[in-house]
Formats: sequence, C-alpha cells, structure tokens
Amino acid sequence: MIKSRAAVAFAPNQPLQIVEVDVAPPKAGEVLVRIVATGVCHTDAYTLSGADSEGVFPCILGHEGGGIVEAVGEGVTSLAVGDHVIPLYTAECRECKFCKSGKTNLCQKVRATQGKGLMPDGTSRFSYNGEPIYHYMGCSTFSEYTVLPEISLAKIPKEAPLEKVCLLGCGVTTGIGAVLNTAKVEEGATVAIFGLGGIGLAAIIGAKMAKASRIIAIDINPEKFEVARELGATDFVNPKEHAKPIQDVIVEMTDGGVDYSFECVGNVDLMRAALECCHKGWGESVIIGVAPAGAEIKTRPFQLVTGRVWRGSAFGGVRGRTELPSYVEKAQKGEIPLDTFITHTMGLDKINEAFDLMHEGKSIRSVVHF
Ligand code: NAD
Ligand code: AHE
Ligand code: ZN
Ligand code: ZN
Repeated sequence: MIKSRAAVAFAPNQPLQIVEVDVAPPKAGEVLVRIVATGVCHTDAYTLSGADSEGVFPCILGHEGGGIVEAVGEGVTSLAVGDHVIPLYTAECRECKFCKSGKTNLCQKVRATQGKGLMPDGTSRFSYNGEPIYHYMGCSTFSEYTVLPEISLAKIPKEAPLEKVCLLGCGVTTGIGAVLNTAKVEEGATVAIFGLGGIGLAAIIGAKMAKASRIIAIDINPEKFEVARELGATDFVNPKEHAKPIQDVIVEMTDGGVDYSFECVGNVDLMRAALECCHKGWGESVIIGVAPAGAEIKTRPFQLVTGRVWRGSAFGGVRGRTELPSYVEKAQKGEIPLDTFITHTMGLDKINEAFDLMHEGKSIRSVVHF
C-alpha cells in the first residue's frame, strides 16, 4: 500500500475532499501511475452532480491526466517504470470483437467493470480508513497515484509536457477526433458547433484542420466567441439574441443548412436543433455532449427520412494507444494549441475552484498540478 493525496467525491453534489487515500499495488496486467497533472472536464462535473447512471460514490473522479509509470504488475510488457503515459477511459486491447472490427474505438475488454467503478478483477485499488473508494472511468486522475489496466494507457514521448498534453486525455482529442474521424468533414464543408467549452473549441480546431469553409460557433455565453475566432470560427451565434428557433437561424444563414453539426453541450433540445440545422439530403449531426440519465432525444422522423444523419462520438473515435501519440506530436509541433485551452492552473487543494469556474463559464480548462 502507498499513500496518495486525492480529491475524493464522497457523495453527489458535495465539494471534493482532499484526503490521503491508500493505493494497493498493481495486480497482473495493471500499472501504477503517478499523475503529474489533470484537466477537469465537464463529464467530471456531470458525474459529481448525480446525473450519471454509472456514478458510484465514494469515488475518485478525473479522466484527463498525464503521468509517469511508477510500477508495473505481473505480465505487463508494453510499459516500464519511468514511461510517460496518458490514461485512457476508452481502452484499446486490440483483441476484443470491437477492437478487431476496425469500425469503432469502443474497446469493451474492461468496459463492464470500469462502469461499476472497479478494476477488471472486480475490486478497487483505492481505500480510505479501510473502506473501498471507487475508481472512475477507469482513470481516477484526481489522485496523485492511480492504478489502471495496461490497455488503458497510451505511452507518449518523455519530451511532451504532461501538464499540457493531459488535455489530450479527453477534451481536445474528443473535439478534434469527432470532426476528423467520426464526421470525416471534407474541405469546403460548412460546420456548426454548439457549445464552446473545451470540446466545442477543439471541434473548431478539427474543422479548421479539415479546411471547412464556414465554421459557425454557437454559445449562450458570448465571452467564448473571442477564443473561437482565434481558433478559426468564421460566424458567431448567440441563441439568446434570436427569437426564432436556433436551427431556423442557421438554416437561413447557410442556404438550407450546414453539412455537419456537432453538439458539445449535453442538452437534448440543443441536440435536436443541431440535427435540424443540417442540410436536407446529406447533413450529418454528431452528438458529443453527455445528457443526464433518463434524458431522451427527439425529432420528427421526417428529418431523417429526408436525408439528415444522426451520429454519436466517444473520445472522438480515437484508438488511444495507437493514435494518441500522433495527437501529442501535433501538439508539440504547435498544430494543436493546448495553451489556448488552459485558462487556469491550480494545486489539488484548490480543485473545487476548477468546478466553480466551469459552472460560472469563466474557464475553458483548469489544469490541476500535483
Ligand atoms: P464546458 O462546460 O466547458 O462547455 C460547455 C459550453 O456549452 C459552455 O461554453 C456553455 O456556455 C455552452 N452552453 C451551455 N448551454 C448552451 C446552450 N443551450 N446553447 C449553446 N451553448 C450552451 O463543457 P465541455 O468540457 O466542453 O464538455 C461539453 C460536453 O461534452 C459535456 O456534456 C461533456 O460531458 C461532454 N463530453 C463528451 C465526450 C465524449 O467522448 N462524447 C468527451 C468529453 C466531454
Ligand atoms: N456514464 C455515462 C456515460 C458517459 C459517456 O457517454 N461518456 C463518454 C465519454 S465522456 C468523457 O468526458 C463515452 O466515452 N462514452 C462511451 C462509453 O463507453 O462510456 C452514462 O450516462 O451512463
Ligand atoms: Zn471528458
Ligand atoms: Zn478491445
């Protein structure tokens, strides 16, 4: 057992508590990682709110981290002590039906236990005062030390700054990947992006990389427009400034609708608007936002009959162990401007401020340093 400083979510809707937890050594196929830095994603806030059907408490949240391998369990071959890694909430085993299909990044090897807050053997490596603490999304990066399956870690070059590339563990990769892998936006396409947080802004980068001709940025917080413009957005729409449904506004702006839209908020009404602002005959809408348990999407089936397509994207369709190193490389070359996302940094003791800043709409990403 080692001691680790961690921000524990003891119950929904309560501030995280900084305590010293016990971390058990990695078992076979597992790896102990020292987290150097972690971003705070809206999904952490979503689970903390109690709206996540897979939310279990007490748990250690966090899934956007960067760290260094501290110890490896029996049989681990792809990683060694000292390697730099990014934890993956979407594992990549390369041998399950999903991995072998070549059609999805949604490896299922450890997904069932991960969703229960447990390691693949059905137990937790974390405890506090002798009581187990649950893992979260297979990552639990709000702990100085965490244990993950070997297949849930992407090895990255040691030169990459972990306090920046941690953002590639979720938000930035998700937004870019949704545009490039899921939608496969082509040169000259028109794009609408709903929600300009870490995910939506990264989707703008993806759209710019794809050479989209128009990138329409939509948010109810106009303070997000400046950075959206900096990243390549060409048009800016605040739904609060329009009396008519926002899909009608976008359809009018674009001679019948956009080629692609992305919902990066987690609001089912906005998901409908994002679908319905797509062009008849071919427009495709990608749902990235995570909606509360029990929420459902709706539209007139006629919207689909007349050629619009509804898709979803998890971690941008990215196979983490195989593809994340190339994202790190792009960040190092300046092709993915991670600094633009990091509006706040803080120590673990101030992590609750990161949640406040997010809810107040003041941050894009807060990065917590250990
Ligand atoms: P964020 O809080 O940083 O940003 C959300 C943005 O949406 C804010 O700018 C906010 O002003 C805007 N917004 C809120 N309501 C709006 C509305 N009605 N119309 C327009 N804009 C509105 O969040 P984030 O970290 O960027 O995450 C966004 C969503 O993506 C969350 O639901 C998160 O859970 C989800 N997510 C999904 C994946 C995935 O793999 N599918 C990965 C990461 C995050
Ligand atoms: N537990 C949630 C599901 C949440 C969800 O959809 N998560 C996304 C990643 S969000 C990252 O910030 C995802 O990857 N989903 C695919 C998967 O396998 O979980 C719920 O609502 O039950
Ligand atoms: Zn996330
Ligand atoms: Zn797999």
